[in-house]
Parts: sequence; C-alpha cells; structure tokens
Amino acid sequence: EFTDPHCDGKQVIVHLFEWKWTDIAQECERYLGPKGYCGVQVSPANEHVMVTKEYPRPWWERYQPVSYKLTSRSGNEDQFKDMVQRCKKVGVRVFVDVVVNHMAGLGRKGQGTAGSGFDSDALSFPGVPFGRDNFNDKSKCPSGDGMVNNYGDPNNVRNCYLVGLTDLDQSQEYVRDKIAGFFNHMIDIGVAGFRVDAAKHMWPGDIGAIQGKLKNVDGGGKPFFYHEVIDQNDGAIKVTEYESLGYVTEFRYCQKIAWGIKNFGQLGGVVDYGWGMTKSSNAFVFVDNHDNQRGHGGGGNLLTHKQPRDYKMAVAFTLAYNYGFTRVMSSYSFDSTDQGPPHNSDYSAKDVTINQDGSCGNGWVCEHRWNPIGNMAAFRNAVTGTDLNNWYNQGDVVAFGRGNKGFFAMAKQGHAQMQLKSGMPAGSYCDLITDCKKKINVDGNGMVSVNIDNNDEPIMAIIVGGHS
Ligand code: AAO
Repeated sequence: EFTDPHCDGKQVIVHLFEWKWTDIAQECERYLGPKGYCGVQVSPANEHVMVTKEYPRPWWERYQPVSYKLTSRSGNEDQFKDMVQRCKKVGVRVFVDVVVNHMAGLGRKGQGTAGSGFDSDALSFPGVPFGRDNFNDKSKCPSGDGMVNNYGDPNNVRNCYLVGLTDLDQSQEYVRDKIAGFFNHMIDIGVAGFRVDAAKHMWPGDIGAIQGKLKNVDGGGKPFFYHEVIDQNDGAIKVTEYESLGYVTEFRYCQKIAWGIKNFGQLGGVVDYGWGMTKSSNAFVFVDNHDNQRGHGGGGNLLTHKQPRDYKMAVAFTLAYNYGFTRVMSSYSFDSTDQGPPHNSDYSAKDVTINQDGSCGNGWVCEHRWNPIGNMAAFRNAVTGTDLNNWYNQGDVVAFGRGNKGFFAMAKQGHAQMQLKSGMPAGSYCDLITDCKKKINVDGNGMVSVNIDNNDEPIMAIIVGGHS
C-alpha cells in the first residue's frame, strides 16, 4: 500500500527544490517527460510564513505552515493546478512536500503568503482554523522547555516542539480531518503522492489514521507516500516503524555511497545490510537532499553537486544499482546555509532559464539535467525488476549488468578499455552517458567492449532498446 507512484513503471523522481509552478510545468514538457522521469517533488505548496528576522526570506520559511491554502512562494492555486495537469499529460506525476507535523515557529506572527493572519505564541492559525486546543500541550512533552531535545525518547521526539515549531496533536480527529482535507484537495487536483516532512516526529498510528481518510488518486489506487525519517542507528526511532505507511527515506545510503565513491572497492557493500538499512521495497534513496546538502540535518560525509565529478558517479551508480526507489536532487547555487532561491526584487523566485547547451541559468544548478543523471532515468526504467549480475570491481573500475536489459561501468581514473562479461544480447548500443555519441559493442558471447575515455564523466551505460 502507498508504494505505487502511478507513473507507469518509471523509477526516478526529481526534487525541483524551490522552483515556481510555471517553471516546473515547462520542465515537465521540455525535459522530464521526454527523459522518462516518473515525477517531480515540489516544495511545500501551502501558505507559509515570510521570514525577515533571521535572514531575508530563507528557503526554510516554507517549512512553517500558516494554513493549507495553496498559495506559496512558488505560486497560487491556479498555477499549481496548471502545473499538475500539464505534467500529468506528459506522464510526469507531482509529489508534494507536505508539512503537517507542525505549524509556524514560536515568536512569529503576522500574515502568511496567502494573506492569512496568524500568531504562533497564541497558537492561533485562523486560516485553517487551528487553535490552542489543537496543539500538543506541554504536559505531553517530557522535556523541560517543551522542545525536542532527546532523540533517545520517542515521546520527546513526537510530543515536543521541533526547533520551536508549534506541534500539532494528530491524535485528534479534528486535526486528522484538516490534514486529510488538505491531502484530498491536492488528490482532486491530480497529485499522485506526498513526501511527509518530519514524519519521525509524528506517531506512525496517527499518520496511518490520516491515510485512512484519503481518496484514491485518479486512475485508482492509494497515493504514493515517502516519509522523512532520519535514522542513522543513533536514536530511538527506526525507519521500520513507518514501513506499513509507504517508503521511508534511507539517509545512511547518503554516507555509504559517498564512502563508496571515494573507495571504489567498497561499492560492492554499498547496501550490505550491516548498517541496518531498510529493505529495498521500502527504501527511498538519494545521494543528497535539500537539508544535508547545506548541513541542515541527516549530516555526515556526503556528496553534492559541489563535487561534480564524484557526484555524477554517485548518482549514476545509484540509478544503475538495484536498491530502493530513487530521487535526484536539483539545486540552486548557494554559499550560505539559509540562502533562499535566486530571487527578484520582490523575493519571488527567478525564472529558470535554459542555455543553448541544455544547462540552466539564473543561479539554478539543474544537476538533474547532467547527462550521467538525466540520461540514467531511462536506464533505471529499462532494467526495472532485474537482478545485478557479472559484478566486476578491480583497479578502480566497477561494472555490472542488470538481467539481460542493461550494463553499467565506471572508471575512477577516467578511462577503461576492456572486454567484460554481460548478459546482453549481441548488438551495437548507444552509450547513454554520451547521448549516443559513442557506440558500444556486445558480441555473440555477451562480451561487452567497455570503452570509457572522458575524465569528467568516466561512466558508460547501455540498455536493450537503446540501440544506435
Ligand atoms: C527555522 C530556524 C530555527 C527556528 C525554526 C522555528 O532554523 O532556528 O527555531 O525555524 O522558527 C527546516 C530547517 C530549519 C528551520 C525549519 C523551519 O532545516 O532550520 O528552522 O525548516 O523553518 C531534524 C528532523 C527532520 C528535519 C531536520 C532539519 O528530524 O525532520 O531536523 N528535516 C525536515 C525538513 C527541514 C525542515 C523541517 C523538517 C521542519 O527536511 O527542511 O527544517 O519542517 C539528528 C536527528 C534528526 C534531526 C537532525 C537535525 O540527525 O537524528 O532527526 O533532523 O539531528 O536536528 C548525524 C546523526 C543524525 C543527526 C545528524 C544531524 O548525521 O547521525 O542522527 O547528524 O545533522
């Protein structure tokens, strides 16, 4: 249940972090649809605070809800509807980042992005409406100051305020109905599922009760759910607690793949279960996310777009490997941890411009468009359901096949010419990474002529059906 993304078997979601709805609609039509992406994760679409106190309009203001009205920094409800419909028309589904553990942070009041008044200290959010009775009162929180301050105690993690964010009481039918109403409104619009923010801070039973109130998505079936739970074997909350509710984020993978790219010989163990990583059918997998790429949670040694060569190898490997359901990050340039998206004078996000070479301008990184990333969505789609075979891992080269559908190789030193065993039928195949500028031959014995000679993108990938 809750594990069908409703995108006709496609396998990769892209997080277009902080993009406006009008830009996402265009990107679905000009890139995500044609490249075979399953869907797009969009930033929180509901009304949120506008922060000026600590920093001028930081990205994280969207994680402080004021109401469930669909007007945010990315656009209004009409633009949201247009985006969902235009994406769906080209086979790209929309998954919304939903912030329902809490409302805005203490000490904040005024108006949200849809003009609703609110006052956090008074626990007053008339835009929903939520009032004092709908929040966890201090008696349920075991910490002295009412804040989450002990990840070893589930009651602390779930019944206290996370970094001062007013903590809703989802055990109440009224609160559950308001949240379910918010989800059903988006399901009516055509949304296919949700990324549940701060799921670790909600009781799984409460999330399940809310899911029980949801409509089926159009075309039938439950909405797709993936829950944000940072579990790095160092707290009381385990990802397994959420497995009946859909996919769960597997943050340990971020560190394992970064380690593996630095130590190619370790890549064979990238998902060994010694770290207690969740099983593949529940693992929501990524190399970095919007928090840990800027040191905001789920930290540790990891790779981001700022290390392009290693990052391309990490993401390409992740999309070629047979673990989990995958999401790729798409960022904007930043040099401060709080910095919001590239913006106009009114702090609205700047348009995403596309350069002649397919890269983006205006401060948008668009790593999801880099060939080793964008072209690997088709690889993951083509090899769905197949096993890993013909594993090769010597001399800083790693290579493997996926059933008789695909073959993948990477050379850390930037070049590799060798014959390797594959399960592929004989033929001449397009190399996906070079956009088919290179042809790769497989002979009658399944021997593939690996040929890597690009130091910036030392990767090769071929699939059946990707014939030249
Ligand atoms: C802002 C201000 C605050 C202010 C607040 C309220 O920064 O100073 O008090 O407003 O006015 C985002 C930003 C926050 C921002 C918030 C609201 O990151 O800075 O606060 O919006 O505007 C925990 C949660 C996890 C959460 C993460 C950031 O468990 O769910 O913190 N992520 C989501 C979103 C995130 C958002 C929120 C939640 C809130 O993705 O963007 O916050 O809606 C340990 C715990 C984790 C914990 C981290 C960080 O992790 O295990 O559960 O995440 O600490 O507190 C190693 C360990 C690992 C540890 C990690 C720490 O990896 O192995 O266990 O180090 O990095």
